[in-house]
Amino acid sequence: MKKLTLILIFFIVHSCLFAQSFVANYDESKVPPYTLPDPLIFKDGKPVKSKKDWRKRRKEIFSLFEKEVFGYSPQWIGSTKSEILSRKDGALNGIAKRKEVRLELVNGNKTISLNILIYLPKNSKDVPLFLGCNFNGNHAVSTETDVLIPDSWVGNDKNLHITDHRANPEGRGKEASRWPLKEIISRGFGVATVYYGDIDPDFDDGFNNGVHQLFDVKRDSTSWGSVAAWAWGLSRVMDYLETDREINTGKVIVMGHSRLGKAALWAGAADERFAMVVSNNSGCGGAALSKRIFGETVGSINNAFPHWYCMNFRKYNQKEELLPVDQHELLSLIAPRPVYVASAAEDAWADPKGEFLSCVFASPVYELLGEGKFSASDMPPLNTPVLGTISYHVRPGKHDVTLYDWNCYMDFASGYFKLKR
Ligand code: GTR
Repeated sequence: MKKLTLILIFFIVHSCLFAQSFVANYDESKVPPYTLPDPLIFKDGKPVKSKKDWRKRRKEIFSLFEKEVFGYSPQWIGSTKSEILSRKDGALNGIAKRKEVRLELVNGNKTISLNILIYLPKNSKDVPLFLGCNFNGNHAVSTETDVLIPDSWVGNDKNLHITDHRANPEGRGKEASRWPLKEIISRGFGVATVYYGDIDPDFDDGFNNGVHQLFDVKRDSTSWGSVAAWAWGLSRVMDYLETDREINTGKVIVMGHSRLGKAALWAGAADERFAMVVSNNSGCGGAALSKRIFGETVGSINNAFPHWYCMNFRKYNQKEELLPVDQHELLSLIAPRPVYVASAAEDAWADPKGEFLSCVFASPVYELLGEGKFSASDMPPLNTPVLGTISYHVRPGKHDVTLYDWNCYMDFASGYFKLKR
């Protein structure tokens, strides 16, 4: 009996300590001293001096992110088929062309399909296009009542143990405020979006569904997680866009919010076909520095979402100081292409300052590549974007994507792609 009580006490104390350890720090004065890895120093200690050196150093950094953070994504050796499901010429009250495309990814006897929803301005060609995953289905992005609800989703809802009501047609337009389609189209941009659950359902399922199950790879501590899968899915959409004559694939901006911002950053790092990357409130494991241990930490993200990153990432739970990379280096992998990082002032969980500092510490790589210096060293005031090849803003308010955020992305991209404002 005594023994049992002791065991019980041990477990209670242990679980209290464990829960305690994931309590978030929001106090700047408690940020520990930390040293960031220098993206411009090779593993062997030699400095990176030229653009040619950078291509080699980039490989070192990229491999570390694959091995220790996101996991290795497989090469796509299967075949991709596409089918136009619908076309509408006068969409969004006549200003847009809309189409829905089903992508079928086939590997041996395994198949998965994704639906892509595309809006383009009706009367212009070769426009820059924002590509991103959405959280609630393509029909949730638009208020147009004839946008398809993916069948994969309705049919599988129960089997997949997804407990919310996303498959429900009532979700139509639910995410529309995050995708201001009319404004985007009116400013001369296109939009392509895909439901992230079509690529990989977002729960810890042992990787038996989504794009993971297309491959017979024996999983280990470096195997890809869901964030890498969403990023990989965005590259498969890019494969399709390359076959679509209406799209200029030299101007595709990969963007995402929150966990999908993490995916957009990794997609932009892994696939240099993306011309620009937008990270909206991507936070921990996205744009925010891990070693600051502010808001969400490596331990808390791996604990809450064990399926997002590779298992190796867990080695750094509460041991961020041992991480051989930090997230400024993820931004540096995008160089010399533009990256726009945005924070929300009330989104302390995503560590706005940590997101800003990533921009600061990625800057030397952009400078080496001739892209000019990120021009701020202190956090800018609210609603005061710092624009350049690395851009950053923090707006008032909560974790979300707002019209203000979109206007900033479009202001920067208009100049970059030489559009009229
Ligand atoms: C939170 C998670 C964040 C962020 C967010 C989201 O629960 O802790 O890392 O990704 O979800 O995606 O909305």
